[in-house]
Amino acid sequence: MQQTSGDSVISLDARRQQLKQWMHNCRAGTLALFETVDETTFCHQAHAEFSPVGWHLGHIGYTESLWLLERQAGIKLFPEYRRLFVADGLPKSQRGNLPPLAEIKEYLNTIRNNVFQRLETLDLEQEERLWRWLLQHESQHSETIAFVLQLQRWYAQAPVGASWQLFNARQANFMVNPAPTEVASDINSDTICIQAGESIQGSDTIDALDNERSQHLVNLDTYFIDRYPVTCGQYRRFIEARGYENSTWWSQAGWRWLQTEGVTKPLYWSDDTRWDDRPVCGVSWYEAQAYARFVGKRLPTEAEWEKAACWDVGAKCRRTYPWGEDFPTEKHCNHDNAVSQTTPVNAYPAGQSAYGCYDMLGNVWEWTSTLFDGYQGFASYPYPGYSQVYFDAQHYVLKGGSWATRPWALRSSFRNWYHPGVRQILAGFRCVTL
Ligand code: AVJ
Ligand code: FE
Repeated sequence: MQQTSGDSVISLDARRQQLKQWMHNCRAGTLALFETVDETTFCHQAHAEFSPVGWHLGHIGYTESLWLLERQAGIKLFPEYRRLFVADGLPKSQRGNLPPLAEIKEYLNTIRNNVFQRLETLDLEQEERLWRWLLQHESQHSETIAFVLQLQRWYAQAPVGASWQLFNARQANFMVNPAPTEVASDINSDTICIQAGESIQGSDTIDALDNERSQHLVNLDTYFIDRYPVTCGQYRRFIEARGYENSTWWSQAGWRWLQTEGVTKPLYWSDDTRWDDRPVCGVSWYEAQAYARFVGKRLPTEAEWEKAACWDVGAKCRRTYPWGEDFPTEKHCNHDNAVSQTTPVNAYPAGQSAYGCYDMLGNVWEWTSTLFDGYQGFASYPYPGYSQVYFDAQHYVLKGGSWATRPWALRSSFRNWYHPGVRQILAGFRCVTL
């Protein structure tokens, strides 16, 4: 199957330097998130599903030392931190008893110095996949830190009934955008026909995680997918039509979930109509599915989503990103905390896919109807707990990344997964016509 990444053509030494630069940039972005975090916020568990942000920071360091120092070179630094920061150690509710931020930063620095020292002399050919995995591991925890901080500030400071986006905009020290610049009048009804035929799913490049492999052919029937993610303006009609009070639109499991949670609108919802062209954000899989039914549509399968995102039907080849092979920048999509909130769904024409879909990467994650599972020939890496233990028919695949996704975890083949009832993540969705 064809290679879609040019990585292998650059020299080993250039790859060493690039890796170092990436790890440095990734860490700078992670630490930037903590600039205004006080010790209380650092240790606080905002929600039962998620650990305190300070724990994520320590876990980033611990994981780096485990895989790049201990496993590869027998270097065991700070063994006393293992119990606290190992992934399968303490339950999430007991991860709040943390050393202060300054101490954890020191911990991370010491590990990083040792790691970079190794990088100068090691056989990179041998370890490259592992190092790139580590970069993506930090990227993912960095995103979790970003949305947990938003969530926590919202819970802690928002006046009752306040608008999420206005609050969020203030946090980000961002002007509320009063009027969208170019509102496409067809945002609400624009669908794209994806003709029946073969396409390529997954990835075998060095960055590909275990769950993205192996790259394989898929053959889909013709379908019609939304050009844009579902917007707040569209979703409002579901709320106003009392969609949350009408079991017609909900699956049995979804309706049960709704009764338990008492939810009446998306988590990150604003009544301010100036946000109507932003994608809906903070919905569970159940809400996404109910909305799709309400408008006579359905959620895309992962394969449908991926074909619309990265298949170039003219050239009969797969792209790494919707726009091609260029590493993501601010002009392609809303990611990497550059804006720290959602943007209008038509704001990034340079990021369109070959089929003309917008916002396939960045802005909000998109729920699919696909249960998370391994592709044929799946081989777990670097440990079964990374992906394989979640092949339990309890998690749905999300695609595309959000405004907080770091560029190293952003690509069309990337697979995220969560329980269908989770809505604290930065997730929306788009629909496929029935
Ligand atoms: C893929 C984002 C669901 O954060 O639980 C981090 C990624 N796995 N450390 C998570 C992950 C191990 C994972 N998600
Ligand atoms: Fe982890």
